[in-house]
Amino acid sequence: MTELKGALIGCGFFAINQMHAWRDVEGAYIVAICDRDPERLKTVGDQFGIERRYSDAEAMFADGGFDFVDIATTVESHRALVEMAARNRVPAICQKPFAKTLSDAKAMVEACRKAGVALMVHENFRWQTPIQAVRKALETGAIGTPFWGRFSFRSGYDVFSGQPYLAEGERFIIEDLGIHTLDIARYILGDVSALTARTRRVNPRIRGEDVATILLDHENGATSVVDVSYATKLSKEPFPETLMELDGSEGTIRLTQGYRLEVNNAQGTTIADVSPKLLSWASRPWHNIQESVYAIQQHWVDQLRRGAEHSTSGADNLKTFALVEAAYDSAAQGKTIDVGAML
Ligand code: NAD
Ligand code: 89V
Repeated sequence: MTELKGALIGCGFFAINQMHAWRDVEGAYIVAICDRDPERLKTVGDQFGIERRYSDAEAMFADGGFDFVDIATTVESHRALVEMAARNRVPAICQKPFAKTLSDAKAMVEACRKAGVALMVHENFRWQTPIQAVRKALETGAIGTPFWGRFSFRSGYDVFSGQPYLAEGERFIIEDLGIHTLDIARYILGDVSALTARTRRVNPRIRGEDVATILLDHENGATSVVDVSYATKLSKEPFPETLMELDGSEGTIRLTQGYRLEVNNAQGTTIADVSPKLLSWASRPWHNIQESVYAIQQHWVDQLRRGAEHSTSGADNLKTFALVEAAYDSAAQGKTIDVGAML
């Protein structure tokens, strides 16, 4: 079968992972790259041996010769680039956060739907090996019907050195990291009908909130808490692990630090090591995220070939993105937000 050709826009901090993963993915490879920063374009082009290099995305689309585009820029350019892909009838992957606002995100989904092209948000956290292991345990009925959950990411890791823009935005942890945790909560316990949130900023050197506690009412009646913090100094730094607690009618699941999965039910307790693989190009502690980048990009290719919907399609991601907006609204107004009414 002929391999799909891809083009990548945005050769920054995280795109290096995406470029490595494209080398490993079966059925696709990158033929062109674009960045308005000439130094970054040269670094990535030289490192990955890509000859076709552009400083302007319009020029790259005009030359064509690729089957999909992977948009790895920061959020400000996502809407313009996704709409450019739609105009050129090119299927697109867009990094998270999908957009600046839910109305932009809805317009991007609509543009791709009208153009008849696939759109997937690079929401990779649900593809992490430990998260997949929890989902599998639930699907086998190991704890019966889950009625309560906690999805927790608490860290003191310095994310600002790699991603300085994270210190500058009015919004920080919910938009950047909580978005993943909220997506995991949806993936594990289903869609959300209402949300209540509280936020605060502990680190005085950043602009946005670095702590958030969010209560979710799931449509199936389950209740969960999503708690995220970059102001939590622990003796053993857990970055970038998402920890999980699930209580069900027949048992419990605990995903604890060090990728330890404990399932407890009437048959007893099983403990498994659900550590991610350390891919050849990966490095600790990022290997968990890096493996999920490979997994989501392989999923993109497999589903594109089948003509099937992606797990984190643009339409699916509207439901995660709505939770981000609802969390900021709830924290600002001190009110519970009806999420269904936003979609
Ligand atoms: P970055 O600032 O390091 O890189 C972005 C690059 O895009 C820059 O080189 C910039 O010059 C280029 N760019 C921006 N707009 C452009 C345009 N219109 N045309 C051409 N080039 C353009 O940012 P980053 O840290 O790599 O983050 C990129 C995205 O990835 C963000 O949305 C971030 O939230 C996301 N991210 C995701 C994960 C994850 O696990 N999914 C992890 C880290 C970052
Ligand atoms: O996934 C992300 O978007 C990253 C990080 C894990 C560092 O928060 O910004």
